Amino acid sequence: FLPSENQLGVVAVGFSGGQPKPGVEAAPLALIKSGLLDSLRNDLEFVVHHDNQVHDFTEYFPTSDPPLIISNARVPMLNSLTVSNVTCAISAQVYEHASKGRLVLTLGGDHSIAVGSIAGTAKAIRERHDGREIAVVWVDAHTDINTPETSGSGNIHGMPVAFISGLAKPPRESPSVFGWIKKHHMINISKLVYIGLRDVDPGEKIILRENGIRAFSMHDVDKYGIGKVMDMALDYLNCGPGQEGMPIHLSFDVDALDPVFAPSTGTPVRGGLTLREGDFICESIHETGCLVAMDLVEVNPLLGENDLARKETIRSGCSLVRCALGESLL
Ligand code: HAR
Ligand code: MN
Ligand code: MN
Ligand code: MN
Repeated sequence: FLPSENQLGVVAVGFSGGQPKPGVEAAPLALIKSGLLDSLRNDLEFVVHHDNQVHDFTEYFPTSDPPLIISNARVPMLNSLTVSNVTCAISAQVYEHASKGRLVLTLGGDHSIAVGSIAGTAKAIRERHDGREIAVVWVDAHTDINTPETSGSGNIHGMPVAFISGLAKPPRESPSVFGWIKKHHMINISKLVYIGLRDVDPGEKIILRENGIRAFSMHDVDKYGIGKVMDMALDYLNCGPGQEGMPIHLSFDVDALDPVFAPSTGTPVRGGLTLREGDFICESIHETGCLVAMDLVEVNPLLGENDLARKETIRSGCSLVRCALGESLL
């Protein structure tokens, strides 16, 4: 299932509709302008397949997308048809790269886009490798596993894990919302690992508990150290030394990092990973040789105190991607 040597597909998604703060749609261009893809080409020797476009997918926007009222939900679901249509288009682009055996890098955008990137990866790997499932490593301050019923915000960037795992179904009130997600797009919740958690809603904690989901919070990072946490996480996914391995999709929300290292993001939470710990997570996954896809999301170049804050956040994002793609290998 390993991607072909050094062939990288890039999907740049300038989309912010999974949450209310403008600016996150500007991240792909900011990351690319700061030299991310050049360094992947020149220093890491990737052949980069990119259409040189940042997709905002406006062609898929419905003409009107009113808040969707769902029975038993606390608040309406926001931009539901838009996010559904956009993520469907993302899944097709990611699938296109992955089905050719390329490693796929998706640059967001808010974290709702991971519904599309993971769906595309899961489908391509199943097709190429005889029904094989993927593992997901979700690095985030948040679990993003609210269902439309448990969400207190209605923002879909807090729900992608619920939809891509099938824990949340297309709502009865509007079945076309995520109606495009089929079995072959979905992940097995037992193949998911969280790292970096520190802001999890009460309803999400119940979902974690009821489903026995493997999660490493910041408490675990402090208690065991990031080295041991990665040993445990990769062992759980059968990707440790001497184990058979399975294809890994890494979904990295920059807010997993402490706001000192990534201040320019929509929902910063103090007490996060150091940049070095974030880089170590990415390096450890690179080392397994099992990485098939990565998302980098929630960089918001319009937020942060000043220009230095924004530059630091973009630098951190670039560092995470380069570490996942092998820059630290000697
Ligand atoms: N749990 C909250 C919600 O559902 C906040 C989610 C914040 N999300 C992100 N993604 N930044 O990780 O709205
Ligand atoms: Mn593209
Ligand atoms: Mn997230
Ligand atoms: Mn987050």
